[in-house]
Amino acid sequence: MSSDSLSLDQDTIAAIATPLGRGGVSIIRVSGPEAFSIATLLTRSTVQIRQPLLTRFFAEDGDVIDTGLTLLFQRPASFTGEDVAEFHCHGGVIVTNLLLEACLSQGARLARPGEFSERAFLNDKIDLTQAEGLADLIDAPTKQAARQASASLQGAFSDAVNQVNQRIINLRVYVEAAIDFPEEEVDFLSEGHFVTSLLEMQEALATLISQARRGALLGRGAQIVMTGAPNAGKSSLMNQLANQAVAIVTDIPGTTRDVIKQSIAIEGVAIQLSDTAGIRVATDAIEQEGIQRAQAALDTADVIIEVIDDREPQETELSTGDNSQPLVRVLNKIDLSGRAPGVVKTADKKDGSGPLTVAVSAVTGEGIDSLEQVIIQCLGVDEAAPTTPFSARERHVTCLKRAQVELNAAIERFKISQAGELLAEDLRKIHAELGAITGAFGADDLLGEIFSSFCIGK
Ligand SMILES: Nc1nc2c(ncn2[C@@H]2O[C@H](COP(=O)(O)OP(=O)(O)OP(=O)(O)O)[C@@H](O)[C@H]2O)c(=O)[nH]1
Ligand SMILES: [Mg+2]
Repeated sequence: MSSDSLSLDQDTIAAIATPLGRGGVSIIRVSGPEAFSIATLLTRSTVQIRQPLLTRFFAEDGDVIDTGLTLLFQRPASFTGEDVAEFHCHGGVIVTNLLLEACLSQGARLARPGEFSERAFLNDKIDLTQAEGLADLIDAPTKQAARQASASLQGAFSDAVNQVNQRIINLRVYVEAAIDFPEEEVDFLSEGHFVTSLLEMQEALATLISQARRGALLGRGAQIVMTGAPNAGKSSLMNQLANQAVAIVTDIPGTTRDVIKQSIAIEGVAIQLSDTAGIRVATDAIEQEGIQRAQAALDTADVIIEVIDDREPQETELSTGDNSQPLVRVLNKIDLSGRAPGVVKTADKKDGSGPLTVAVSAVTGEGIDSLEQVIIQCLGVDEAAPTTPFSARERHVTCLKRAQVELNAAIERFKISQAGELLAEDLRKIHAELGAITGAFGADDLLGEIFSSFCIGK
């Protein structure tokens, strides 16, 4: 998006703010300098600020479109920070569109997706994480995700970022002062307070990253991919976890070819489960393609489940190759092998830190409860894990990680050089990375990308 589309133009924008369909009420929202005059033309009445008034709505040609409520918010005390008019009409598709057309013919233009939120951001009503929290609240797949998005909308994430930011500002002030008063810099550097402050900041940043990562995971839903040898029971396990016959199950090895996806929820966490082709050396071109797709799915997984037939427990070499994600090993078909269901104690590495292993039967459902617990544990979203009080996005995690890399390098450099000037520059960079999260240092194209993913009318 070009920068001029983000500048505060004087257009008045209009959009239907409610889902279009049959319903009790629809709301048209108008924002900008013409909002009140459009309200006067549409209602032919004088509406007081923040006092809903029941009026008729007139089309440009004088026809009455509907009767309903008109509500005005005067800038800056509105969602966008501009004059805003809301028209609440009856919830029919035609009547709502007629009313929107009337607003457009009286001088408003149709809003772009996310343009109301964009204006709220540009007018300092909300910062970027709040705007993203708003979009995430509307799209939240689970109650937990909605709760966290709501917290972000209210500023919980911005507050956490700003707390770390404040530490940086304090340090920057300190360093700049030390550079200006070189005699004191010697004392100040030798005291080691400075390194301590940097290390504290490192810790605060690490906590924030793990919270943001979990917040992002809950918002977008976790990707779990199943892999294993042909016939191990991957598709059967998929059907058992999804509680329905999503994937075809047969006793012919090589049944599944495409990656089959299904959304499920475990303890309120949204999960996208992918069943894949069994990994083996295949001669059939379709199966080879299926195996390639299975490998590609593994690369994007948050957790990998490796399904093993408990009667012939050999590992599939390809599946456990280079993937660094948490791996859960499932010993399946215990109804045939006779093993007890649940978490299996293993010590396949010398330190006993092998992947978590769970014994189940995908046919009888034994052990599935334990598997679900283990999955939640691997995602780091179980109740024992520190809670994440806000929603976040991958974008935030990326910015935080960049800041972390800068900070780690800065600490190392400072330990060696003890040079205030270098540190001042490093801190400035870290400050800018964190600023990109809340939008204090946002590039226009970044803003365009964020707001264009919103729906129209928001
Ligand atoms: N008794 C028993 N049979 C099972 C179990 N899980 C799977 N099976 C059977 O094993 C066979 C293979 O199951 P699938 O779920 O198709 O195996 P898959 O891993 O998806 O196989 P591919 O798609 O070919 O890679 C079927 O006949 C299933 O009924 C189980 O827990 N117990
Ligand atoms: Mg299968």
